[in-house]
Amino acid sequence: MDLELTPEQKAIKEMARRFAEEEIVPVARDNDRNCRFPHEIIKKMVPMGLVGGPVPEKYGGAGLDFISHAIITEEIGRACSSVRTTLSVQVSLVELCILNWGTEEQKQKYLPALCRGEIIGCFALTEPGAGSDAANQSTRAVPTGDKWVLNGTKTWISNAGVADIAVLIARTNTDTKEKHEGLTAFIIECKKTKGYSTRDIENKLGLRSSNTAEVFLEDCELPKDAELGAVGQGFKVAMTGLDNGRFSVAAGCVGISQACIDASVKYAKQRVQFDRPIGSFQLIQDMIARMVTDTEAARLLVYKAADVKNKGRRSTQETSIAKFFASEAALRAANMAVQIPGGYGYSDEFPVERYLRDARVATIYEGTSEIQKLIIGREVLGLRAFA
Ligand code: COS
Repeated sequence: MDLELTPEQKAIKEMARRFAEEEIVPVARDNDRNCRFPHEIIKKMVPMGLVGGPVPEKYGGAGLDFISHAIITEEIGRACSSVRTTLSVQVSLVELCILNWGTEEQKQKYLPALCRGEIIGCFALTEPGAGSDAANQSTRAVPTGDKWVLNGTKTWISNAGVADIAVLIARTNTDTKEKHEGLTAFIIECKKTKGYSTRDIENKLGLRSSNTAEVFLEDCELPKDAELGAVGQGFKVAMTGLDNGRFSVAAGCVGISQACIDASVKYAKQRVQFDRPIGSFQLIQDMIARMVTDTEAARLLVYKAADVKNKGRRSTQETSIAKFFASEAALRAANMAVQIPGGYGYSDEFPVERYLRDARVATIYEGTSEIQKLIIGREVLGLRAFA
């Protein structure tokens, strides 16, 4: 794996950094305060190819490699994790799932509109009784005449309250040996489907300008061709989706960590106590050194996972390692980034308190750190921790 970025990747980094500094950073605090979903930012990303990064050009994407995708995700995450989350769901969970599992007709129907930001997508897997145990789905999809009829509830679904389409997992067969068998993925056109409704989840600790909602399916009728992938393959659709979703969470966390370094270095050089800039004190340098080392390591783990993805290979282990390390590292970095400015870091006058609130969810969503460790263990040992 060549660690030197190519001239194209360097140009992408500069372009994404400039966009984030000019369009996202100035409004991030107000959007966070007002829990305001930044629709217009997503629209502004479209002409720069940021909303369809790794999707091939023939489906309206930018055809980028996964290191470029990570670079964009890091830069957006450095500016605002709410925008990054919205983008990660759109690109990594929804677009790539449709790219990897959709029929030619589904790809042509949905991918260009998603890449142009004309429609927003969400990925509905989690249920009140199916969090870490994702296979324990109780949402039912029953074939009835020439339709599917769905009933159930999804929760903690990013983008659901603003989404036009949902990639949703439901149980189509209750009579299987293993829980993960008998699941099927569907594409739902949310606003056009009777019996589909959502309710926003308010007052989150962080990611306050991203949308999170519950989804209710009440005799929700879908056409027979709404399946994404074959009937019974839903768990694999979800898991391969999460291999991409977790990758972008990891890249976004590198962005949070880098933002913490940048804010801490700036502050530590300016702030004078005991007649010296506090950055000259060894205990501050200890924190900076830990943040920088963690961030470099996290970025390399993300690039390693990207390299495996670029080769078209399954990246479950590399992705879970990157997600586990980068999310924990971002949380450590954000904690120190609040510690360094002391009282100033405790109000939203400085962005670091937002970094800390936003980093907190990263060790939870798209698979907790505990689940990532069990996946890494399963991949290395060949033994499942789950019965
Ligand atoms: N890619 C492709 N296939 C995969 C896969 C992946 N990443 N992960 C699992 N599979 C396949 C396995 O190969 C197996 O296939 P076979 O039946 O053909 O052998 C099948 O899926 C079942 O795998 P496994 O036995 O490992 O599944 P478990 O039910 O034990 O569950 C965990 C595995 C716990 C890892 C899974 O449920 C999980 O990731 N949970 C967390 C869910 C999550 O992240 N939720 C967050 C919100 S979603 S945004």
